[in-house]
Amino acid sequence: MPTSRPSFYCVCIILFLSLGAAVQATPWRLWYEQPAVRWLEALPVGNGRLGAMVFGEVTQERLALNESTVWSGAPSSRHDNPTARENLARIRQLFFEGRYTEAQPLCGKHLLGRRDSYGTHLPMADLQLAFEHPPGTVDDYRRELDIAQGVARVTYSVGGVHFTREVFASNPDNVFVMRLTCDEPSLVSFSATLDGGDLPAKVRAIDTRTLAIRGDAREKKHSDGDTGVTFESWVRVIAEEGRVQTVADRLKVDGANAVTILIAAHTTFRDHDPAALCAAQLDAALRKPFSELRQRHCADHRALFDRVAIDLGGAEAARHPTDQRLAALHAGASDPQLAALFFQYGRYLLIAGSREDSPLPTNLQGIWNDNLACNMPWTCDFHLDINMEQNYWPAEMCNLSECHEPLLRLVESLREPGRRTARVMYGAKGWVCHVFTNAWGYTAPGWGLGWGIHPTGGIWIASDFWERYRFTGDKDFLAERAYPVLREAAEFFLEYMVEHPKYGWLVTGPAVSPENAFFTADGQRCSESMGPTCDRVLVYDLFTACIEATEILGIDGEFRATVRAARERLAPLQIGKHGQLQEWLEDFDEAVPNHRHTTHLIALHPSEQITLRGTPELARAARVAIERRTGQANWEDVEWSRANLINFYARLEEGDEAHTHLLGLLREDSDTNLLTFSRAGIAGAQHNIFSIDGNYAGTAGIAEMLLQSHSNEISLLPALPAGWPSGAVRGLRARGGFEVDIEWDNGKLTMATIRSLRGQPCRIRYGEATLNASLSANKTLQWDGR
Ligand code: FUC
Repeated sequence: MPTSRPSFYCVCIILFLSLGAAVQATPWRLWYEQPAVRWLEALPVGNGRLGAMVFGEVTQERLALNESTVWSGAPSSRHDNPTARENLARIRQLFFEGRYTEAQPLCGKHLLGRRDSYGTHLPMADLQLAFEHPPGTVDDYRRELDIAQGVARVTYSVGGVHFTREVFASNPDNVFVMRLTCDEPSLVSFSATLDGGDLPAKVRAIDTRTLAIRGDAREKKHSDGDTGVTFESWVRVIAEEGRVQTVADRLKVDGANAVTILIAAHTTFRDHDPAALCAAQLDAALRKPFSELRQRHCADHRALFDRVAIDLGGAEAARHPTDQRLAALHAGASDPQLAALFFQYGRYLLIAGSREDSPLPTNLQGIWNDNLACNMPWTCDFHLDINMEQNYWPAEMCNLSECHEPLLRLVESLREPGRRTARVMYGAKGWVCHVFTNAWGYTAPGWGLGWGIHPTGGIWIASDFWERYRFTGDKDFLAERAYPVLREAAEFFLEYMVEHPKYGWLVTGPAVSPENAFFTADGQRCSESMGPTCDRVLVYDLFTACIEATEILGIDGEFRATVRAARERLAPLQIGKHGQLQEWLEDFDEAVPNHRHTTHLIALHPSEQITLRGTPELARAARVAIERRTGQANWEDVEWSRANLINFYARLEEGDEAHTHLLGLLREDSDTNLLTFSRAGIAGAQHNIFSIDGNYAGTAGIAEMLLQSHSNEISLLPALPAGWPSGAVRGLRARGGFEVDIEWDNGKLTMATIRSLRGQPCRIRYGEATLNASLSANKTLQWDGR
């Protein structure tokens, strides 16, 4: 088309220039000069339910498609151990008498749960596109994820012809959208296939432009091989010019100017009809032009993403590909912008993985799935002994409160099965949940000693209700949703706990301090005991939340008095013979001194029972406990244990230490797509296994370094490292209902702006300086820390 060339090129130059300007303007991109080969190099998109990894090969695009309800397994009433109740008192007595080796096998017999058809989240299907390009060499390759827009993009040229792919997962339109364009007419040609991987699946053509896959989420590792959802994914092609046809189980597009591909996916979870939903959502999306779908998606994404801005300096580093920056960091380069990118990426992953309308919250791999975690002994589920909690640490403080919603709904759904477990296994009122749960309401203990009997997993995750109230100050939420869940959990612990005959303290147990073991004074190795420290911390926080909630709401005075009296009888936090915070009620030595789990330290973070100024001796003991672990040559450095350290040191107000561990998380536990992993060789992993908790908890850790809001104070720059001398953050949230902007220069606060959302009084701290302020709702205060 020679006549249209000049104007065509003009448009290209203008587009190129404006794209260039946009690249300069936004540092929020992960980008690469080569396609992804491995899963952990591909780039994630998601809408809170649909997730995909985009690989970006030139001749062969692979979209690894996921849907958050693709779960094997089934609900069951056989998980609870029916002999628990009649044996509980006898087993407790043996522990009280110090007869650990006699008590432990009885725990194994009577107090473990039964797996039945537990299940796991599974990967759904791959969409493969095989392109037919014109002859010529490939140049100008670029693959990127624009986390501010929520769009993955691949651009390259073949023989001088430019090709562009864009992929996003739209929450408002509930579909994946892929757009394929080219700067010359009639050159978009490809064939598309769908593949269910390990799962039994069948592909069929729905019509001349729609391909569908139907499969079953069945596997035998974590379930019986016969239970799980059925899924459907439909792929529809809309071509501009050219020819589209389905040939057997393949879609073929020849000679189009541009193509939009819409992908829907659903499952039978909660009795939905996946085929009907796919058909309806594709029809609805089809009525909107691509530009409208894209505009709706970006507006929806930005409404959340843009609430927080961050600048840690070093913006020019964003000109380099992300994998090269990571390699440079490894070699010792300083790149504060990479930390800022990791922070915003964590927020991106929460928006992409967990939305108000998500049917399930993020699991161990968010909503993405590499088929590895689900083939581990762990399963790809909702682990409640650290992983799931970490996933949601950034939700409130990083101004994404709505993204918290699917987690809160999951916890609400545990009340009913958790009541049965409480009654059947412990003869107690209320609800309980242990070390993990799944899509089917599992609340019994796990099926192994050493990790399974963790009766405070449920209240650890339920503490998010209290956190949400503390950040938002929403009393309706407190009255209608948070308090009922917390009260009923407290009812369980009031009945379940028992008085320790030697000390008179109320203790939980038998229970583990996840997933460590100890040696008793006479050399017995055991993992279960009465009253491990982590349980005490979690029950104390639960009781405190109930006491404060009843005061705020002016209700349940009698219950408050009961809970308060019980809280008085909990064991104190104790300092052991090494000067360490004790992990168990007795001062046992750890059987695994390099263990990754340090659950007693939740007293320091996320809880605030240990603080630098409030309990200085305990803060020192917490530090000793941390250093005794990390001081071991073979300390178990996995993504979440490393992310814990950022948060612990932030609470200890040691910015440089927190920063060292953030660098450790990036260098040792993150791949080139900046997703974190559990390292090969630890916790039974043969490969590096993607686990998203490190992303989320690392993000929360960066926020904790810049702003804290426990102990009734808003603390500005409490753990600013020397590596971030100048910078700014805008839009972080603080407990009490505040939004905070902070600017600093030369390592010193220059200005903070505090907006009150609810009109609560507050004390603001910068170093040793404090300011008491009383701000009415929507009023702003500025302070330079002097
Ligand atoms: C717990 C941890 C492991 C891993 C797994 C998913 O078992 O101890 O490190 O994170 O959960």
